[in-house]
Amino acid sequence: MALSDIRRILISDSLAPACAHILRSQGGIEVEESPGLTPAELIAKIQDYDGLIVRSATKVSAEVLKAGKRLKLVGRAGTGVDNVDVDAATKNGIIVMNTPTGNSISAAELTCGLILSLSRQIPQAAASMKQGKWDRKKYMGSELHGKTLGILGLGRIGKEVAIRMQSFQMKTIGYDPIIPPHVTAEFGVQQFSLEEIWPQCDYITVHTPLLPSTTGLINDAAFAKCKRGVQVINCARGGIIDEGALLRALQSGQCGGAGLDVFTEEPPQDRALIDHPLVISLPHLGASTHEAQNRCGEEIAQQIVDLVKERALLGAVNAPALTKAFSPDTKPWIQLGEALGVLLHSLSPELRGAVKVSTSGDSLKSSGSFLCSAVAIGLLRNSGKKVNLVNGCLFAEELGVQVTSQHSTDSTESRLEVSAGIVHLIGGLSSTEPCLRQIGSSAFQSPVTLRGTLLLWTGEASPGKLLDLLSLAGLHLQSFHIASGYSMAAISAPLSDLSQLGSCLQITF
Ligand code: 9EZ
Repeated sequence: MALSDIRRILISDSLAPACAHILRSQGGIEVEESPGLTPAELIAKIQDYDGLIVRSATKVSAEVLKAGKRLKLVGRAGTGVDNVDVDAATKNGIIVMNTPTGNSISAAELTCGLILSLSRQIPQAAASMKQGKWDRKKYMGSELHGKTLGILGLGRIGKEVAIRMQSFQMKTIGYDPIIPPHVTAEFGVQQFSLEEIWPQCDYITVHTPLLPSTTGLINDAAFAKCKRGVQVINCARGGIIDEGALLRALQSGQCGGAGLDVFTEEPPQDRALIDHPLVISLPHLGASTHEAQNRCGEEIAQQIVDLVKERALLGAVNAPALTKAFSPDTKPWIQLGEALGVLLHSLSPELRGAVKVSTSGDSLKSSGSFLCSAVAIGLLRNSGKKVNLVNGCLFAEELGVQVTSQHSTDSTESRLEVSAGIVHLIGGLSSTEPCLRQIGSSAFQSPVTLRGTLLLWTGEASPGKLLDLLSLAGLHLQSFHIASGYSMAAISAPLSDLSQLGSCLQITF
């Protein structure tokens, strides 16, 4: 049931052959390639697979995800996950993964191609030749030399565009809310506020994700602040340049040309922009190169092999917290989180209200969110739901439990604390074994390893009775631990009758 237990994968789109080859040869995974399935055929087939890899053609709907009873992973060979119902995947505990880097160079090169095309109206002039014309007056252009290019979004693609356009002696300026100015200065991009950018630019290109904050980033208000005749390029996501505003700006002459590879609706029903003579449009070709396709096929396969080998989880879009959870160092902490969740649920069976997860020690500094999921798995172990690290917190929330985390820098020692109401548990690792150190303010004299079967007494323990019962049942006592007000015993297997042991809980990990 582990997320990394992936034996059979279905590839349902046409992908680079390297993808299946890497999965088979490096991951030992059984792979079937079936491009062109109908939705009904995919739904019928998916139940036999642990993983599904797609490019753009397959629509991974909620029905497909639900039919995938064994499905743990959907991989998209490319940037974005527009054809995957990510919310439904999360609810079903299925990791969704993409390859955010494989297309960068192709997207950057296409952007540069559109900038050059706009400066000289190359596509329009070429089309007029095909129509038998020889129109030398109409296609007077402008040099890029000395012009200013504004780059909005300075991640991998924005950076590669900057480096390339600098070789045409363009001045490259830009804005990114995340990448610090000293980083972009190293590749020759000075950052300004958006307000300062608009009036400086001859060309503006966008390289951001599509978010509420970037939808309509270039709108009527922005165009109004630009130089008259500014040219704009969108090879990122449809909608970052507001299509209505762009059409108005083209009609008024405020915008002097646009290069568009992406649209809010694809293929676009509204042809007004595409039909405008100053618009150069393309049918979403940013990633359409042999190199990008090969790279994405290889990258998705490599990421899945890394997951199967439990080396790393890269490229997951619906489990950001999990990205850190797949290192060998964190595995025992996840086991501890689950164990403390189980124990907490045993001590405080009504699942309601707030559960606080506190970490301390440098090694757990950014582990809060996956440890919340781990604790939620423990809490919900008997809920009958298919709970895992992808959906743990979501399910807890649905049952009225809010699991939140905080990190304390007070202690340098790594430890994990879990509390709900008056129950407070403190755990840690004893080498790599999850163990309980403290309940409330009562510390155990030696840490209690949270494995196998444990008995927990609140109040008086009766060790004599226990030994009698164990010998009658043919079991044995592995260890006994005392803290003030609590006792714990590790026993070799569960006892079927606890009635003679007083106020005693039996917990199996
Ligand atoms: C927003 C952005 C870039 C941008 C880039 C990224 C979250 N985010 N936002 C406005 N990664 C330029 C202008």
